[in-house]
Amino acid sequence: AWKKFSAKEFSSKEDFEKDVVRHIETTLARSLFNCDESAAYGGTSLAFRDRLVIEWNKTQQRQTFADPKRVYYLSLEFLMGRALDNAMLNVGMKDIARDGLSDLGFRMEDIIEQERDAALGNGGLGRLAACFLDSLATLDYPAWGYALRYKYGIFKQEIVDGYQVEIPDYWLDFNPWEFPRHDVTVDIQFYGSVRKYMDDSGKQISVWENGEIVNAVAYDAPVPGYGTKTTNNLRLWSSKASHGEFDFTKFNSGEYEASVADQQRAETISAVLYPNDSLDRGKELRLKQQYFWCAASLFDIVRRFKKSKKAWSEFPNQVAIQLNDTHPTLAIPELMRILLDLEGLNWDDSWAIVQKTFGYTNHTVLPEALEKWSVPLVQNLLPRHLQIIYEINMQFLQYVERSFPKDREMLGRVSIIEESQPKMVRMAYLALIGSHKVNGVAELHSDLIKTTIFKDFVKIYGPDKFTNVTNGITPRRWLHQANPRLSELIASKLGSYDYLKDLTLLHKIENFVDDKDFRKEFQEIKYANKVRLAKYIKEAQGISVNPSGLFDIQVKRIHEYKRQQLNIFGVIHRYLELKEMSPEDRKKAQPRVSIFGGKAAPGYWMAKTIIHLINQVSKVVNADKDIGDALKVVFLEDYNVSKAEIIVPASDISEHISTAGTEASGTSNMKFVLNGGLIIGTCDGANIEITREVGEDNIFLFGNLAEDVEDLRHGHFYGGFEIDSQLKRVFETMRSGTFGDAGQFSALVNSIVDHGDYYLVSDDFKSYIDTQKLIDEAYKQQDEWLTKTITAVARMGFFSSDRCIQEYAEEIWSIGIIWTF
Ligand code: DL6
Repeated sequence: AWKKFSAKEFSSKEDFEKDVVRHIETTLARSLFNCDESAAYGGTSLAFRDRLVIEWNKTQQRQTFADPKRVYYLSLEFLMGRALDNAMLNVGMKDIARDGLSDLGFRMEDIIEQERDAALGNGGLGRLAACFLDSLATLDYPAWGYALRYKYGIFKQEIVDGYQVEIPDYWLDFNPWEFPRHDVTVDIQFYGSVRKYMDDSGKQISVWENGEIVNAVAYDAPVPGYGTKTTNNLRLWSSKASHGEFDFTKFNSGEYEASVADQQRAETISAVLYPNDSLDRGKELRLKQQYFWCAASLFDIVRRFKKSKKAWSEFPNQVAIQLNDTHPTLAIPELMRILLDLEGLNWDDSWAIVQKTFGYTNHTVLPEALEKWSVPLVQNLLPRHLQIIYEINMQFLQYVERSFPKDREMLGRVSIIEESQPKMVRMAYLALIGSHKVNGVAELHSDLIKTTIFKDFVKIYGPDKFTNVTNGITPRRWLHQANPRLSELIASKLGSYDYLKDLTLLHKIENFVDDKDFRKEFQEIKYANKVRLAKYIKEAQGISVNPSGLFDIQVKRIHEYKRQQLNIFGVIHRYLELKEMSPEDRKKAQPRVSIFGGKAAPGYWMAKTIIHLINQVSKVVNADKDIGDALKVVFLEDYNVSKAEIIVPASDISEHISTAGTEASGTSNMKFVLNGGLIIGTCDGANIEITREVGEDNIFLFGNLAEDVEDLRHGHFYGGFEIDSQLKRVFETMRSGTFGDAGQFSALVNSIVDHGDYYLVSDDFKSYIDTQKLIDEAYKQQDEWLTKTITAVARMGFFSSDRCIQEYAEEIWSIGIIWTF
């Protein structure tokens, strides 16, 4: 019904074609005689963009008029992927576009392929932020995303001789989805000093002065909701030298390079996305990015609030700010600075406003991933903020001292300032203390943060400050867009596409689990998706895989805790077993295609070694004539969102096999099951809730539990530690040089054999390969397998990001929706 009201639509195929041609000829100044796919992409995008823009403007007008409480989602990463396909879906005119493009001589799939991914994120955290924007708009919430407009997104990965090579991702050549707002700029200060004085009334005033100024320029991107007119805004900040000047004196004396140096230095701030690397640690530029983005966003938020001329005490009733991890934590001292130094409020009132405004989402319990900044670095770059942080800390510690007078050591444990050499600012503690709610992203994770990293804070604040919001995914992109045939089949059975707005309706397809036609079609769709992936693998990697084999997929960032090494050791084990079989037995074995994909942080040597091992194993196994189709191993280069849209619908099994207690949630686990694939996984992150929803019979769990991990690790050092015998055999094969020079993998093997096996690869190996055997057997029973997959899809309603956003809106933000009509 929403379509009746939408101004987004084209009235006809011809209407669409006319717009495309007009844009190609005028906006892009291209002759129709040399109109290639890239020009057709440009014309199509601009035609759809026009439609979005009208609704976008109206949404902003509606929100300005209603002046409701808004939510601001501060995330240093938004992994949006491609925009055109999503815009076509949300405008609701994909079929018209397909027909129109065909009239113009193009295939829509080829045109969609022209777009570069907006890859402004590293992985799960950034993709979650993108799903949240989709849900916020779809549910008509007044919301803004704020991030940086990186010139270079996450690097492109090439595999050269089996090794990862990083290539810069300059994605902005032609980006029709962004609008520069040269009128929306903010001056951001760094360095300088703080002058304090008493004003006439005896009040102490702090002035941050003599710093260096960099200009933040806003770039906006429309975020259309599905089945609604609401189109929200994602605002990205780009850095520019203040006033765009360069040094004319130097220019006039011929020192051209020096004359533009300042400009270049300023532009560096928003130049690159940091690739989640241990090498990011302590980098001044990273801290600059964080402050630049927080300060520009807060200026914008405060400017909007001030237009309403409400009292400052109303600020938390108008503004909710969600901190996506600790990266935006500087927004807390920055809002304090604005209230104290610029608006003249007193400390207590300012602090009350701040605490009511912010919410903080934690995405990891891994100690090495918790952000800290050295005090001298913060002192130099942000002298006023450091003073404020110290004051927050002092008041907080005084409170703790009063509340726990007998536990003197608690003060050191919970202090925002770590008394190390140099001293460090613990960003997670600052985020927690400055927020009214802290949430984890899956039940186990939310429990773990309360018993590990934030244990003392639960005593201090009580358990109510902590909550759980289990992650979710948008079914628009991760079902309808990625798997249109399955989406259509489901809609045909449910009578409409309403389930894309209320995913719990999916449960009704369980009624069709015995319906012959439905089953047949469901199975055919899976096969067709596997054929599509097989074709892509052939084109991209030159490897032929048989779509009838069991497709076993692990795609995610490469990290020891995610344990791609466990998977590849399991593949080697399978290879050895196949080699030992007679040709007859080998023919009877369940054929498998083991598919990997993911990027390693450039400075993460062990992760790069894992990629290298996978590629070496792939080379040997795929060339082994004895093995044939019984086993194929593929490493897919440059995994990203648009590739995920091809990969996810094609899985039979996907692997989510992190050491229990280490993966906060995972979200690809949800995507795979929603697309009719089963999971092999540990009792970790959202796997646990997926099990609860889909039923234990429809998931393959293995391995040790989180509660046993500490004891096992301890045992590795202090008890006798025997490597699993089958894993030993895998290591022996590697040492024998089967996969090339063994020395290349020694660090990986030694981390298990000699250095305590921190990630419990050996402890879980037997359970892992036994479970893989069960999967082989279960897959042979195709009928039962199909029942499992259909049942699992039907029970995935809980994992929509719409449900998450409702929970955030009600429990953390207290915001309401803005009706579109
Ligand atoms: O919450 C989104 C996503 C989770 O699904 C993953 O389990 C988790 O690893 C990821 N966390 C991060 C945090 N990294 N740091 N810092 O990316 O968040």
